[in-house]
Amino acid sequence: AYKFWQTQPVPKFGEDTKKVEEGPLKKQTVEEIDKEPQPLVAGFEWVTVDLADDGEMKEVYELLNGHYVEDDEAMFRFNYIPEVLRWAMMAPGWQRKYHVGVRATQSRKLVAFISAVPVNIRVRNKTFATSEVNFLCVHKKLRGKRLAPVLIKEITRISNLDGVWQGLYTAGIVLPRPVSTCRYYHRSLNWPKLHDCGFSPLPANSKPQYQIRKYSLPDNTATKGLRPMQEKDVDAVVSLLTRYLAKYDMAPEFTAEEASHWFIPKKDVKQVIWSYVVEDNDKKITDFVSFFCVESSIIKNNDVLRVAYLFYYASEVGIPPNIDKPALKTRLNGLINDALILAKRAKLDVFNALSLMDNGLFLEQQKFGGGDGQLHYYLFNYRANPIGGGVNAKNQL
Ligand code: YNC
Ligand code: MG
Repeated sequence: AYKFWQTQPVPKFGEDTKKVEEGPLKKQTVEEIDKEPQPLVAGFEWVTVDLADDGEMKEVYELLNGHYVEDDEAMFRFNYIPEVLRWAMMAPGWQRKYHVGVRATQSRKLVAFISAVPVNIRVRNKTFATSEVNFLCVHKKLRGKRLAPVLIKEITRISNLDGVWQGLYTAGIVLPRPVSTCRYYHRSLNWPKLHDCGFSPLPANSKPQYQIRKYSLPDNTATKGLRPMQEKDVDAVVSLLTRYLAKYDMAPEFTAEEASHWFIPKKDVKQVIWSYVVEDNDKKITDFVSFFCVESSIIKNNDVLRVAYLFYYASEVGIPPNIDKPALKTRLNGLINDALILAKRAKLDVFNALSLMDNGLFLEQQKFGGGDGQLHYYLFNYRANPIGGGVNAKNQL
């Protein structure tokens, strides 16, 4: 088992049962790294995809729309629209060479893809550069032919040539070896639609009207001073978020440029990210909450589910070492309830969150239910002790 992964610098199951010294597993220099990619099997060739070109973006969109991640029962498949792909893969520090495709030489058809963006990640008290790998996809007709390991080795080689030796990624499947595992939670916003498409069963002894009432929300938000985040708030949000994330064992470090990219909606394109701040009477930013939307195709009827994912949040009452836990619980319940209202207003159908950060303080009260899905977090070429609670929420994308 794990014929490929056992050759890679990742911890094996069953080793490091005692506390380990954290750090790289394997040290290399740029000189040792191959200057050219591994050859592909005859009939296929490497390409870098130009996501700034609408035609090439459409090819990536169509590959993922037809062949990317599905749920276990093949009812839904992610539908990452170009606006989301641009947001996810053209983040600060992005380079075109990290958008790696495989084409069939004759037909020119794009049949596989892998990507990465640079992320500085802190694990406990050490911060290091990583390639955050995402959108690994192989056309359904080419599955099981060991192409995925070749793509993974290529994105590793490209990273290594830039002096990046660590990787960060998530997957629904178990590989050697998760640093953390989170469960998905779902909160209905549009129960009838979720029921019609098979996402939400009608519980025994319930009726549709009871479910609709259970998940009903006020029309207006309740937190005093809540307003959409603007460019002028970036420095305040970075400061608040950095201090808030300090309590977690693993978290990304945001520059102002990154915070602006990840949190502020782009003008004149379909909105994919919603971010709000709370400004108090002294004009101080005391709280922050954000969520993004990724659609999922409903495979049986060609409709889409619009799914909100809770992204980052922070509050002055939850900053170590002076965390006021009861106040934080109250505050987060208020903020998340407002986020649900705002997501519903944006016509999103369901709100997802993971069992990470301080989500345990509001999931139940806000009527989130545990799902079947898990998300495993992985570090490449880094030995780390298990990480509880807070991990990199960005990586749920
Ligand atoms: C996966 N998701 O175990 P072993 S998540 C990593 N992540 O290797 P083949 C995976 N490895 O067990 P197929 C993986 N899925 O023999 C499978 N593998 O050691 C491993 N699905 O390769 C698997 N997207 O080519 C096995 O498999 C080997 O044809 C088998 O292709 C797999 O983006 C895949 O779920 C996933 O498109 C491409 O099934 C295909 O099945 C597919 O025979 C639907 O591969 C879409 C899907 C994955 C979403 C994601 C994160 C990927 C992270 C990759 C690892 C990055 C490491 C860090 C690199 C940078 C380092 C630096 C510096
Ligand atoms: Mg394959």
